[in-house]
Amino acid sequence: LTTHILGFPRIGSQRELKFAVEQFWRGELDQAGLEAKGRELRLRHWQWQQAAGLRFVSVGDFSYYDQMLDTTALLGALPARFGFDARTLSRSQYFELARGNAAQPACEMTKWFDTNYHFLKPEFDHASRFDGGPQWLLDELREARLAGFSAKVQLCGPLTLLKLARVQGIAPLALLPRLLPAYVRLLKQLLAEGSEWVQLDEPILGLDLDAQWLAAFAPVYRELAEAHPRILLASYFSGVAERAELLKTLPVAGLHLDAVRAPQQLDAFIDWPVGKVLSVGIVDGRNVWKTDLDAALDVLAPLHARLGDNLWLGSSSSLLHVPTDLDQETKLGDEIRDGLSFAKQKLGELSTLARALCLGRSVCFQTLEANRTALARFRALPKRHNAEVAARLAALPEFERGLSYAERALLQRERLHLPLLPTTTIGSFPQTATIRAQRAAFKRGELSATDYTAAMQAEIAQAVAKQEALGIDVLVHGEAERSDMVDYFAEQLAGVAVCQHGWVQSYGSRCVKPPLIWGDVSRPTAMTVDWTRYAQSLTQLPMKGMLTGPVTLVQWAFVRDDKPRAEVAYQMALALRDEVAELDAAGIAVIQIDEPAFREGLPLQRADWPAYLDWAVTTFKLAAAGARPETQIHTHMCYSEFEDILPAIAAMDADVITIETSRSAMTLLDAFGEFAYPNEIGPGVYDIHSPRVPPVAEMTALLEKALQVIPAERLWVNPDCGLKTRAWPETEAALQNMLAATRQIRARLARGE
Ligand code: THG
Ligand code: ZN
Repeated sequence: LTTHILGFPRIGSQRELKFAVEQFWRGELDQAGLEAKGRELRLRHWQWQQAAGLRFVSVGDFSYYDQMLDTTALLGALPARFGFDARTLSRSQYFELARGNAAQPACEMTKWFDTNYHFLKPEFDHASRFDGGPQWLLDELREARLAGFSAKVQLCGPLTLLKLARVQGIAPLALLPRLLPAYVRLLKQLLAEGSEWVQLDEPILGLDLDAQWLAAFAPVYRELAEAHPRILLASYFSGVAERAELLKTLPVAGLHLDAVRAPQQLDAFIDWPVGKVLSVGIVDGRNVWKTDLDAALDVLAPLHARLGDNLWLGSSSSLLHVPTDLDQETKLGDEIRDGLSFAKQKLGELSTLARALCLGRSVCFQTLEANRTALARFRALPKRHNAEVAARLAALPEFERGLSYAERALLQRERLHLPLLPTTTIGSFPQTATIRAQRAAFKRGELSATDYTAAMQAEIAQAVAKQEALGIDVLVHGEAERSDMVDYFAEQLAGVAVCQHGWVQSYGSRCVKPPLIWGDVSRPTAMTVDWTRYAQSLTQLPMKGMLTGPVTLVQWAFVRDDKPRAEVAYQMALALRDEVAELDAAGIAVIQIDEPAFREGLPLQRADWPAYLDWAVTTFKLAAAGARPETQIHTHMCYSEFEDILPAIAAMDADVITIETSRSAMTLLDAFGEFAYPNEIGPGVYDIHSPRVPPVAEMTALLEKALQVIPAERLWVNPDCGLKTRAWPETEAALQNMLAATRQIRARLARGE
């Protein structure tokens, strides 16, 4: 029985690739050194796949930055604005495409479906040509073949590539006559080089697609199937049952289904043509929990009886989205490890499933028994179930704030005495090398808790002094004590664990370490109150309490799969509500509950939006309603594209929302204006993602534009996101200009012009 995965994480269990790439950028590692590290990682990961007994190793999942950029390069369709020749593209040029250079901004980065991975958007236009590019993929295939591995090559399919690209001046599908020959050429080369199978990823199959896009599949795949006889068309992240009839008649040799996200879709494929491969993604590529092997075998057995060797077993999606190796997590308690499986461990699960199906469960009795007992222990963990949390969920407290926004605004105005167009920042200030070093020393036990607290308090005092000197109206403490806005809370909440090495690539060399929500969530003690109270004690101005919201804490974690996500978010909301109430009681007059992941949590299919938006909005309100009406609740969201969910954002009923708008030149603001967003709003007036210091005039222009759609009484002035990735000099310079711009507009308004 054939077993395979849809891709393996490339970053390395010790983040070796991250460090090598960053060394290359700093000029501390040459190209040969970088490529040697890449080779070493590929070989290691292929060896793991072979040792686990997989039928194929995965080729084409490696990338030095992003595999979509690699695919675009491979086809020869780089953005013309860089002026690079794809066929002679150097590694440095490749990184310039990813990160920008002096003359050109980087390719646009967007979230890969509903994951926390960001890919680089291909840029096509009427003049795009697909004449071929570097030989990287063929080199990697040769490398795998030479090392003796059977290889399945994976590649983004042409329709998903076009659908996700930014295409200007031509209808995307009109590019097919040029794009297809490039794929045909590539598939023939891969066949000649010994790729037994080619996996073409078409995850857009799980989106709402209009007829035109759906109709493109049959002709496209008819043509590609002629170039390579063994194409596995891969869907993932959602079900494709609605498209079953189309998929059964496509001339491809195999189809992959995500049986973790959409197990019920298997019914629609029960009459899958026996001569073709059906790959069932049964091991979760998006989550870290151990596969329940008995349950998986029950699902697979009838399919195996019908399809025999044409049933393949796979990961549901690429394993890119989970950490590499559980064996490194020596500090996680055994009771939690019982429930876990990272990428390397998932390879073994696939193997066991295949053996049990082919040879009978008795052959792998011991492995199955071990899986059974570990999962039984994990599921029965007393700490996984908290009766107090269950009781609170059963009798949810009020989630309306008592008074309407208009009534609250009056009380808040009396309490806060803010000027017109109040100024603030999103929350974090630069995470300097000193701060990072101190945290590292503290974690290693080389800095005492007292000394660490004193050091962080000094950072906070410095941030407060700088803000007062700048003349900002609502201050923040700067979050020196937080490594990451999710990690910080995860470390303090019960029912949530954090890994030592559980890194997952977020974009390029950047990684995140998603916490594990394995039990009922509760808040043993206050999480932010001491730091915030300290910061407030340093100033007469209002100090914002800073929290990460329930949706984001859930979205950026690995969430237990025995309870609905909504229920976990409700638990999170109740814990945050207590924190809000305690900050309020401590005299904190402004509390911000960030929800940067609110938009990305939106389900892939529109039909599922209302249910998500209902719990997303309600959990936010549940947390916010821990504050009295005279306490001002802020929220912050990144990554725009809010146009179609504005009613839900308004329903959250935050007193103030700050949003990322500066890159889209405030077009988003037009949408907020048109919708007549009812509460206060702070459209970011400058882009913090670049070290560039925006001139005053640029910000006054943006503010004037904002004033056309938002009345001055409800307009705030702020940067468009947190400042933790910036350095102090540019931060102070930019904020100085922001304050100058604000003073100019205030003066104009005072003159009544
Ligand atoms: N936290 C979490 N998820 C996120 C973000 C976040 N997802 C979306 C967005 N922000 C992704 N952006 C980043 C930006 C910077 C880093 C990671 C994701 C980053 N990571 C460090 C690195 O790779 O060196 C490691 C972080 C650490 O030391 O804790 O800089 O903000 N959860
Ligand atoms: Zn942001």
